[in-house]
Amino acid sequence: MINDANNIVLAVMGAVGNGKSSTLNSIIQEPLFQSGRAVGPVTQRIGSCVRYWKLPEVGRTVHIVDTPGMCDSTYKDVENVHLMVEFFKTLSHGVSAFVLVFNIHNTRLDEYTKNMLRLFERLLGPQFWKHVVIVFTHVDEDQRDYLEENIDALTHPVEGFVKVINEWFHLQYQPPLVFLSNRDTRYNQYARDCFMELYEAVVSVEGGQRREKFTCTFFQEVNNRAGVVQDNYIVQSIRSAAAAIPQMVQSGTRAVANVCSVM
Ligand SMILES: Nc1nc2c(ncn2[C@@H]2O[C@H](COP(=O)(O)OP(=O)(O)OP(=O)(O)O)[C@@H](O)[C@H]2O)c(=O)[nH]1
Ligand SMILES: [Mg+2]
Repeated sequence: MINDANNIVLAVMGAVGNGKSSTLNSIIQEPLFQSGRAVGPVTQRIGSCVRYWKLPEVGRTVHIVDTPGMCDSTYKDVENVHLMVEFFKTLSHGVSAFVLVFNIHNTRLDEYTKNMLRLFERLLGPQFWKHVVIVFTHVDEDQRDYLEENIDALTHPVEGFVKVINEWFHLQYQPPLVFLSNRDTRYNQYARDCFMELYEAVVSVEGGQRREKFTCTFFQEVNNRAGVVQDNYIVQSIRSAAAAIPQMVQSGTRAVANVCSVM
């Protein structure tokens, strides 16, 4: 099923507690992934499954890949490199959309998130940006008016969030933005409408009529390997990608290098 062109492959990424698991649960209308508030991350490992896309009902299956907030601590310890290895293995058959999840109440693009995006760009190539959808959660119906100013600021054509991302990464096009609420998505029409917008955004970044999923040399090389060789290849690739990014050399590559030497 994973290679079925009609199947959507969706990977969520974003900092701890931004609403990644909740967004996926809303899409499939099932509390499959644990979500909640905690001191640390609620999601601890890569979770993936295939379900019907239920909100809205589009008659298509979706392979969803939930992740812990890797960008907060990707480079800190062995566990996180293992997570990245799992993540890339799961995605190596192709991705319809990378959903970057932010909380509307905290939209600072922190250094870890930037580094994660830099790493993705380096590993997957700049084409990966064509499959990015940016989601802001916690835009609940009763907050919408109050949040309108935040939304305007984020979408501002000169200083807005996406404009800033575009400039940082020299993007030629604008990733779609979706503002949504995960509250009461079963009965609340406003929340349900938000998910129609999310689905439309995902369709807009799918590879045209033929819905070809994003792939790249790195993914193909991953698929050409198996077992420990595959794991080592991914770790080495992460390591050299990180080493080629000046900002990461300053902040965390030593940790990655240490991790690589223990694997
Ligand atoms: N009101 C409101 N709460 C939300 C929304 N989205 C997520 N939440 C809440 O925010 C908290 C964190 O959501 P999660 O889905 O667990 O976030 P996560 O990004 O998966 O978190 P980690 O797995 O810890 O990285 C939970 O208590 C959710 O119920 C939303 O749109 N509105
Ligand atoms: Mg989670």
